[in-house]
This record gives sequence, C-alpha cells and structure tokens, in this order.
Amino acid sequence: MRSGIKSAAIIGYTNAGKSTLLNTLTDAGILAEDKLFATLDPTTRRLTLPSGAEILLTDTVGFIDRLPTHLVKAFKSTLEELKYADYIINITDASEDIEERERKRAVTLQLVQELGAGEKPMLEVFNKCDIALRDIPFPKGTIEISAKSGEGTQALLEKLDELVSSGKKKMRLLVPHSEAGAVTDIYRLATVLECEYTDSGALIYAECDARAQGTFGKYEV
Ligand SMILES: Nc1nc2c(ncn2[C@@H]2O[C@H](COP(=O)(O)OP(=O)(O)OP(=O)(O)O)[C@@H](O)[C@H]2O)c(=O)[nH]1
Ligand SMILES: [Mg+2]
Repeated sequence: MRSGIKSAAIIGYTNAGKSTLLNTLTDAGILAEDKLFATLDPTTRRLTLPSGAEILLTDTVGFIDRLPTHLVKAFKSTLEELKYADYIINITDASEDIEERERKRAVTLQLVQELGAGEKPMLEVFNKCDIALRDIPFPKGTIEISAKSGEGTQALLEKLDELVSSGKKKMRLLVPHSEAGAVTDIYRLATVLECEYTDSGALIYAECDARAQGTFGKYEV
C-alpha cells in the first residue's frame, strides 16, 4: 500500500486454477496441484503489464461452500488480503457443467460481499478453456483463458492495464537539482515514460495516478 503500486487478488473456488494463473503470468513457481487447498497462504508477485505499468498480483486460498464453522474464521483471516487489493480477478473453472460452475461462482461472489470487497472492480475470468464444454455460452463480459497454456492471458493483461490506467494523467515534471531526491519518489510512485537531465533540473514525463498527481503537482510545468 505504501509503495503506491496497485494490486489485484486472484480469487475463486478451490481448484479453479488460481495458482496456475499466477505461475503462468509471473513464473512464480507456486505449488499448483490437482488437490483441494493446494494454496494455504497468500503469495504475491510483481507483474509488468503490456503498458509497462507494474502491478502486484496475489494468489489466495480457494473458496468453498459448506465449510465447517470452525474453519470459517481461519479462512476469512487468510482472505484479509482481499481488503488490501485494488482489483479482483475472479476465476471460474469453465470445464465444469453449468450448474457446478454457477454454484461455485455464486459462493465466490457471496464471500466477496461478506468480506466487504463487493465494490471493488472485478474481472470475471473463465479458466480451463482448453477443456471447456463449448456448448455452454459464457456470461457476457467474461474473459476466457487457459492458465495452463497461456491462451487468452494477453487479453487479461490488457484488461488489467485498462483498470490500472483509469484515473491516470500524463504529467511533465521539472524537479530542481536542489530536490533531486524527489526523482526517486517519482520513479517509485508513478510510471516514468521519459527522463532528461537539463540545466534547471530533471525533466520527467510520467503517468501519475491520483495520489502521485497530488504529491508531484508542485513540479508540473
Ligand atoms: N486443462 C487445464 N487445467 C488447468 C488449467 N488451469 C489449471 N489447471 C489445473 O487445475 C488444477 C488446479 O489448479 P491450481 O492452480 O492448483 O488451482 P487453485 O485455484 O490454485 O486451487 P486451490 O489452491 O486449491 O484453491 C491443476 O491440476 C492445474 O493443472 C487450464 O487452463 N487448463
Ligand atoms: Mg492455489
């Protein structure tokens, strides 16, 4: 949060392919197995999007319904991550029949609400399209991928880029030599597109989110 880098949490029913997706996108080397709850603690990796913007991507524990009451609390604590995420990537296993698919999707959406994350921007992703039953249409607006083969993941990254860049503004900033330390902050909190050292200071062209716009507005030229 302090770094100002946006983050997305990959959520979904157990076995949907969350860890596989994180591995495919970031080569994170996280255990992905055909067994329930292969992931028991969240793992976060840094990912560079096609625009060059960076995002943190977090794998989470799989959701499940009819969870024994004594486990609910433990599960919810691992899902605290959701609270800190800026965006949600909701993965559904598209290889299952429509009833299972919709049931699990409903459980996941319900839990997102219960965790207080219902208002966060969410990308709906249908995974395992390589083995999906083609006769069942996917809901409108969903992104179809195969986390295993990588098919469709470029489109997912582009959608993430759209989310991350919304509300951003390109700014021309002139940082005087006497405040050179601010250059590091700009590199940390904004996406620097160009940087040139001139007689009057560092001339930087950067894409700034709302926070960076506030912090660096005084250098705008
Ligand atoms: N055919 C196919 N199999 C996939 C795909 N993505 C994941 N799998 C398989 O689905 C199984 C579950 O994948 P994981 O990535 O461990 O699923 P998960 O959502 O992280 O599961 P939990 O950690 O238990 O919540 C593994 O056997 C994966 O190889 C895909 O796109 N196509
Ligand atoms: Mg997992």
